[in-house]
Amino acid sequence: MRIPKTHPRYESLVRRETLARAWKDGIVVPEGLIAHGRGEAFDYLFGEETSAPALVAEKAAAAALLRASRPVISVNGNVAALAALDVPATIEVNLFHRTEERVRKIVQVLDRAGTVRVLGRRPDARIPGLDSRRALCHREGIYKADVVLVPLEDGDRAEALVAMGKTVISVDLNPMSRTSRRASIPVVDDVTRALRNIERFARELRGDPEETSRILNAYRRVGNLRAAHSVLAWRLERFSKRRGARRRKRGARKRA
Ligand code: PTJ
Repeated sequence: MRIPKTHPRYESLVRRETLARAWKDGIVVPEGLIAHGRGEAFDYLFGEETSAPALVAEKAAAAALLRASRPVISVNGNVAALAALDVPATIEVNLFHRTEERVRKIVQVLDRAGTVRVLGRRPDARIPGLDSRRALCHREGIYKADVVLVPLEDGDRAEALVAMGKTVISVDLNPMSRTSRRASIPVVDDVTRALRNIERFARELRGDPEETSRILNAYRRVGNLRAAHSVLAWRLERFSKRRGARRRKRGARKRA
C-alpha cells in the first residue's frame, strides 16, 4: 500500500506497513504485531515524539555504551524490522519465540544491511534463572557483556541480566512495565527514534571522555522514570482540560 506523505500519521503508518511485511517474511511473529500495538498506544499518549526525559536517558545510554568494554545489543524480530542498528555494540539475535529458521532469517537481514558480525545462531551459554528460550545466548556476546541494550524486552530477562551484574539499557514505550522498572537505564521512547538518537549521541560523545563521565554521573534512573510518568500525566491533564474548555464554549454558544 502507498501511504501519502501528507498523512498526519505518516511515520506510524509506515512502521505498521514495515512490520506487516516483516511478518510475511517470517522475521516478526504475530505476537510482535500485538506488542507493537501496545507500544503505539503509549506513543500516542506521548504525542508520538521523543520526550525530554527520554532524550536524557538516550544520552546516558550512549555514554554507557561508549564506556563499556563489552557492549552488546540484543535484537529480536521487531527490532530487526524497525530499527537501524548503528549503535556502538556487538549485535546478538535473541528471540522470545525462538526458532532456528527465524534466527537464520534475521541474521541474514542484518548481514545484508552490512553488519560485520552478528551472533545468535550458535548459542553456547545460558542466562541463569530463565526458563524461556531467551536464556540461550553467546558466551562472547550477551553472557560476558558488561552493558546490554535490550529493546522491546520482557521483564524476566531484564531482571535476570541485572542480576548477572550487567548494566541493562531498555527501550520500552511503557514506563510502567517491569522492564522499564528493572533496567539500569530505561529509555521510554519508540525503538526507531531511540536507536537513532542513541547512535547520534554516541557519535557526538566519542572522543569526549569528560563529557561522557559527566553525563553518566548526572543521570538518575528513578528521577528520569518519574519524569516520564509526569509527562504522561501532564499530557492527559492538558487533553482533558482542552476538552472541558471546548464543551463549556459550546454550552455558552447554545445559551447565547
Ligand atoms: O521476536 P521475538 O520472538 O523475540 O518476540 C518479540 C516480542 C516483542 C513479541 C516479545 O519480546 C514480547 O512479547 O514482548 P512484550 O513482553 O510484549 O514486550 C514488548 C514491550 O515493548 C511492551 O511493553 C511494549 O509497550 C513495547 N513496545 C512495543 N512496540 C514498541 C515498544 N517500545 C518501543 N518502541 C516500539 N515500537
